[in-house]
Amino acid sequence: MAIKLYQSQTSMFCEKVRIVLALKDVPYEVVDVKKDDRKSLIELSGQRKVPVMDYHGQCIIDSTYISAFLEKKYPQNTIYPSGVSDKGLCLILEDWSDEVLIHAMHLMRRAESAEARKEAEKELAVHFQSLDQLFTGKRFIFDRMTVADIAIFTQLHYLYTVIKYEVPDSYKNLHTWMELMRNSLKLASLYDFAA
Ligand SMILES: N[C@@H](CCC(=O)N[C@@H](CS)C(=O)NCC(=O)O)C(=O)O
Repeated sequence: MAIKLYQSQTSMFCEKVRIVLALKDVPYEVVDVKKDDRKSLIELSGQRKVPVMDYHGQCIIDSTYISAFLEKKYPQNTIYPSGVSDKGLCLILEDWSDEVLIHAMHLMRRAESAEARKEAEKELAVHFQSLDQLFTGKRFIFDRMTVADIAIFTQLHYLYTVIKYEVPDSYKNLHTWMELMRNSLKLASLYDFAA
């Protein structure tokens, strides 16, 4: 029985999991949840959110749990940094990205008036500033590319490809890191699937 990823192509959380699967070279099948209005997803997992992984009959919900599960099963090309303390910090940053940074993405996506857009850009700017400082003098956040880089990158990639908003040039360290991530991952644009 193949591993199945219940997903939608335009979800940044699904992209996070697809990247982890690719880094670990794990073969899987995709179930596009939009095709049957999430019926099969709800049957399997009892809820509506993606990503969900069906691992040979075991159901795992949420990109963070799926990533941690994959790391245990496939320790090659680890997605965590060396050292216990850095691993803790990596998990905190992953969570920040999934729970806090995402809020700014939602604000951007839902902004219908100029005023709402301005508010969203204000919130984004706070995060860009922090991230630009974080990447000062660094390639990745830790000693290698980790799930913290992947979680943050997928949000910013979504911003660029789906919302069509570019990180301003003034955040030079952030740009350099995004370029490194883009070149390392060679992703298809989310926007190509967004229609
Ligand atoms: N914390 C979850 C977030 C998952 C999530 O919000 N998924 C969205 C797509 S980006 C979804 O499926 N939303 C559908 C809904 O809420 O009905 C994770 O990391 O997997």
